[in-house]
Amino acid sequence: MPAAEDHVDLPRFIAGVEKRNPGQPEFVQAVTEVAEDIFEWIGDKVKYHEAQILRRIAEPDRVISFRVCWQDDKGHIRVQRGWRVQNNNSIGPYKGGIRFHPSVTESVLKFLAFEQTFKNALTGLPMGGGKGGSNFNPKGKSANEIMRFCQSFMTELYRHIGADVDVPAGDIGVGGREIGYMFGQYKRITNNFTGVLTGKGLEWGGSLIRTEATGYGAVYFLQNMLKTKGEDIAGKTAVISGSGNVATHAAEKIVALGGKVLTLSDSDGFVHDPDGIGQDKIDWVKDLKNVRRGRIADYVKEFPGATYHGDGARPWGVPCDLALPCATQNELDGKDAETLLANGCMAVSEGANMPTDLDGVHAFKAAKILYAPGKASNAGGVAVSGLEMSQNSARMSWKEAELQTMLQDIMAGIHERCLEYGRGADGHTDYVKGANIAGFKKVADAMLAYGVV
Ligand code: NDP
Ligand code: 2IT
Repeated sequence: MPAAEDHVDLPRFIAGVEKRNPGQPEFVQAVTEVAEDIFEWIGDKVKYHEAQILRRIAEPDRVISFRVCWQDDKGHIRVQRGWRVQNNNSIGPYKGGIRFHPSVTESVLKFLAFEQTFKNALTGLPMGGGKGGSNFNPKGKSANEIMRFCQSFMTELYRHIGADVDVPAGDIGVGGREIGYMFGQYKRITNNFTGVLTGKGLEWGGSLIRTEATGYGAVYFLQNMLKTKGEDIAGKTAVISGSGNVATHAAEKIVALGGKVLTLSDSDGFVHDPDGIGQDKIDWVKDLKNVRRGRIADYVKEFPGATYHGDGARPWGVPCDLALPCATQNELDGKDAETLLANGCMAVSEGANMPTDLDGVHAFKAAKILYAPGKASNAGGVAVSGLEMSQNSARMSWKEAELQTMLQDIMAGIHERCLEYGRGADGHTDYVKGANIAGFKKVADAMLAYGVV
């Protein structure tokens, strides 16, 4: 075995990650956040650093990149780039969403696939980590253009995925409609009706509550955290960013549990509704986003009691008890974190992946508030995806009540694992540390069993 001196220190490890991944800041950021906790924990655990486990998890099994050509409604040929990052399949088939957004790069997908590896391990289900997507911008595209793009994307992707190989799902810009077009094309090419994608429609192999699961799960996780302080959601105010799948369902669950939602946003700005964004208003936003495909700015025309803040403004300056970033990565920086803390925010549950930058993470950790990283709190979506895979394999479907209970149990289980590895001597739980270590340990132990592969 190698000598102990091969176990580099944290700064040298990060420097190596930076050197090997030039121009990939999101990936370096995600690895740094995990490495900060793992290095401390494995300090006295020779087997993990001798086997270079973190170094290996931080090197994707493979990154597949491909050209996606499609024809727009005017007959013009358009060329996009597509990727699938298969990060790690030590505990199950690669699993993770597909993102269509102009900001998608290899760095973004590598960070997401890396995070997904830990998140999926935390669920307790047998799923490895992967992520895919394209720099395709779905905004303003017709349904036919979306279909042609999805078909072209799948025409390359199909050869890399499979029900026991790699099972993609939705993410930003990819919902039920896009999954339908991609599943249809997969089935057409392969003649196989298998659970190769999750987030499918209920008529063709989808699972109940998959649509709601990420947002609901983030609120269940929040509930679990608040319970450790003898608190609950009823009567509390919540600031939420985003207005897509995760944000609207997080809002719905906050409202159902007696909380008051003050904000929603999109990439252009946010709306602040001091009267609260209740279920009827959430339904209106869902229709705006999923059917009319409009912008959150339209909200104030329908509900004049609210104000709109444009120019890409973010909602973190609105005083609140609870914050749920549910839009995208790095949407909450160190300054935003300080503002939330100064305004008395007591808990943050991330619905998005890595929405808080490293300064923000450090600020929340130092303030010792209840702070859940996305890999723990937004795992409800992929967990129900895992349940969709089980139902597909067994060729059956479970009832809604059963699935609701399973989702709640899984979120409670993730919370327990965070406590186990994140609770300090002073009784405070560092959920980032807990999630990182618990996720790492499961994958690492599987990797040790396989030897050097
Ligand atoms: P949607 O496409 O349904 O919604 C995305 C929302 O975020 C929209 O309101 C969008 O606004 C906003 N947004 C996207 N990009 C940016 C940006 N660069 N700056 C500001 N706002 C932005 O996606 P989801 O709700 O599914 O995903 C939201 C987050 O949750 C992502 O981080 C995703 O990875 C994560 N997540 C999703 C899961 C799922 O099951 N869907 C599971 C776990 C995590 P606009 O319309 O202007 O683009
Ligand atoms: O980030 C995520 O966990 C997702 N986009 C969901 C992945 C999935 O496979 O359901």
